[in-house]
Amino acid sequence: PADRTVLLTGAAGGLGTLMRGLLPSYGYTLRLLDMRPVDGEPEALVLDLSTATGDELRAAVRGVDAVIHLAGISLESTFEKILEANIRGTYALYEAARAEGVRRIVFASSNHAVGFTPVPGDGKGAAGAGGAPLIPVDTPRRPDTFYGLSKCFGEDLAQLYWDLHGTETVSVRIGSCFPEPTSVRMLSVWLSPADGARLFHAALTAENVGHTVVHGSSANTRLWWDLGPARALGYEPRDNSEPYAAQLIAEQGELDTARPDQAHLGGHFCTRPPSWPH
Ligand code: NAI
Ligand code: 15L
Repeated sequence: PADRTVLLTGAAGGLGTLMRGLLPSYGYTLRLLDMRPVDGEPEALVLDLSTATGDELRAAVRGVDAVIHLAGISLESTFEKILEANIRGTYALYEAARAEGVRRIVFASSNHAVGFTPVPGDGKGAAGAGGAPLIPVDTPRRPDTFYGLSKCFGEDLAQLYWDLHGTETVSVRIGSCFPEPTSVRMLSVWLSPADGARLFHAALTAENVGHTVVHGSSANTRLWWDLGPARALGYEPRDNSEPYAAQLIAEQGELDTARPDQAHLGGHFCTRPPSWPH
């Protein structure tokens, strides 16, 4: 058992709620933080990372062994809102962690940091024609949104804090972590909640990570990206989206890389639906 105290930011959100349920079984004691109250958790810290004082944030991280940083806007928004929540908020958290000597942060980065990377081959992985190389973790940054750009910032901030201050980070470029895959794209990028907890546990316990960037998904048959760097941390995925494939394909059709909203890793984030800001 891990026997460590971990601050979980964004604890009221979808992923935070899933991880609140799963991580305690690995032995972690969680301290919860969100700008909204966390259901059923009256002791959770209710703080906005972008407006809290330095003293408030230092108190929030004081004494923890690590932070899992999920708090932020999780979809596209206006540049100003992304700037406050994701850029200023992530900076403020890192600065508090540095000041309090917190050794490690696991940063929830996103596939949207590299969302304009073309889907490999026909997008069907081992269920299709095969042969196309998987997307490597050092693929050039190609953010698909201001949201994705803020994740690039977070990864670079993590590198700076490692090089300058020795604060360790594992940046996990999460695919889609939801209870079940709900689109044909998610057959490729799905991270089951149980595999998400396995990956966060590996990211918290691997040694000498410096700043390491990994892809975060289950061992999906239709995988688009290389899970080698995550496996090198000790992550052993046990789930695969393939049992969901027949029904999703019957409902939505096969993935079609000629469609602009299915041609890239970031899916419809690359085609800016008209309902989005700007
Ligand atoms: P979510 O939107 O459900 O939860 C985010 C939480 O952060 C919310 O509870 C919100 O109140 C909180 N928050 C926002 N701004 C804050 C601030 N300034 N201070 C304190 N709390 C703040 O998002 P979800 O799906 O739970 O994602 C969690 C993290 O993982 C996000 O950073 C997201 O970008 C990242 N991610 C999630 C993926 C997924 O599949 N769920 C995929 C890739 C990345
Ligand atoms: C993300 O980064 C989002 O936070 C999440 O809500 C999903 O949209 C996910 O990516 C995805 O690409 O499916």
